[in-house]
Amino acid sequence: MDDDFFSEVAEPIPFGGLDSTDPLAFKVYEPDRLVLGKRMEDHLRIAVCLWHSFNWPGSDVFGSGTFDRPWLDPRLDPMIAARAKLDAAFEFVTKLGVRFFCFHDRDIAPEGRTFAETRANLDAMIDHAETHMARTGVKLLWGTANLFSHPRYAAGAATNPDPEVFAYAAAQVKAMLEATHRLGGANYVLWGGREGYETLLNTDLAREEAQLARFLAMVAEHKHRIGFKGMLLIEPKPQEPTKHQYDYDCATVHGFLARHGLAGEYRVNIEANHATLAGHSFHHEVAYAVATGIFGSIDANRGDYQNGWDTDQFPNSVDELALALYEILRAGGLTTGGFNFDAKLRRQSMGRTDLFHAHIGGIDTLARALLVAGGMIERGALERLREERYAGWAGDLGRSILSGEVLLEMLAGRVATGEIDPHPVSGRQELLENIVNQEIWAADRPARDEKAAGR
Ligand code: XLS
Ligand code: NI
Ligand code: NI
Repeated sequence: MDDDFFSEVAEPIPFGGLDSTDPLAFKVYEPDRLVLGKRMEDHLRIAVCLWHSFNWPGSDVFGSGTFDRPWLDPRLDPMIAARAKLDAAFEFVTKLGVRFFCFHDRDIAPEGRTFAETRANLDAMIDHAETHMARTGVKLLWGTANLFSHPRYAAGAATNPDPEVFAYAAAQVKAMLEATHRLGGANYVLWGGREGYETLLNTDLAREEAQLARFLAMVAEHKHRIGFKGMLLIEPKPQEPTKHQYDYDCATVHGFLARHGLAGEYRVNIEANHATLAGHSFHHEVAYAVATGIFGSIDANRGDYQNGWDTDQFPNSVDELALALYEILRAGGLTTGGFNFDAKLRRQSMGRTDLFHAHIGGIDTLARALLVAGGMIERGALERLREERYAGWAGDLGRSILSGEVLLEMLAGRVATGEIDPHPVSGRQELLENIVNQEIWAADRPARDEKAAGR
């Protein structure tokens, strides 16, 4: 397996524009294009994920792998296969022309017969990744440890009833946190794969919560000990693989962090489809995280509204992403976070170039959503209407209530005399929705139209 696994693709994918008929060109994504004074590439910080795209053969519960991934052949020597996989991944990332990648320890290095062997495998592959990163300039958006695939983690990692499993997970996270640090990773992610329960009949909720809190405190302590400056991120998910996961959604994670004195240490990595599985919109999860100061990064994908599982499809809805991006831009944009494609091809997408089509479409969707969100910020109509809605709180009454100067009794007195007598006002939802749609329809239009529209 040489350098040319994706030989049908010229490098890197060019910008073709909306009129391009080349399926292997970006229609919207132009890394250098400025949106609100910042380059698209710097706004989006796009990353390729190694698990679905390089470490998954296209299997499902009813059938085996369908994809052309020669390095996943079980007859190969695991370390030779691991090198070939990483080589192909770097070829892909550079041909796609994005700046970041993300991976679990097990995506790049196979488990050995002993922990020492597993460590040695990881160290060797981290060396290999370091060489590729130096050669290509590709950076690590985040690293994470796979604490859910091996049978030892069947009953959870930190929340396992057996403290030896907790200890094993701790050793694994220590190794991967250090590897992430070594590669200059911008973040470290903890998705609570099997931190949850299958049945309450064998589960001690209070004990498992205490274990998880202790684990996360130890990880934060180690981060500071080794001087890792990246952000620690928890990725909420309501269920799957367990029936109920403890990191259900952003609000649950936020409450958990506050309860255990960890609020300053962790932020969230929000996955679009996990939001919908939790019964929220992606927009809601992003807005909630921004409002509570825990927003970190994004796993960009989508679910299927007829299915109740994590279908991890590549994003293709500008409407949905634009609202999430609007919240992110309002909050000042991404800092250490980015948009990674925790998304997988459909099982029938067996061609090598399908991986390009999936990423190109996802990136163009993000880019278009960024233009829409940038437009909404620039024109400021939504913000003005939102501010107007709360204007009363800037007045004497609002300020005196929030400052704690007035008591229930005093307010009751003013209401009783008729001095305070509120009248309902319109929430103007349809108007707001029209403004959003206008922005979606208008993004990218020539400047002269803008003048004509008098905006
Ligand atoms: C699974 C999660 C997983 C995390 C990384 O649903 O999305 O892929 O992003 O462990
Ligand atoms: Ni997921
Ligand atoms: Ni994810």
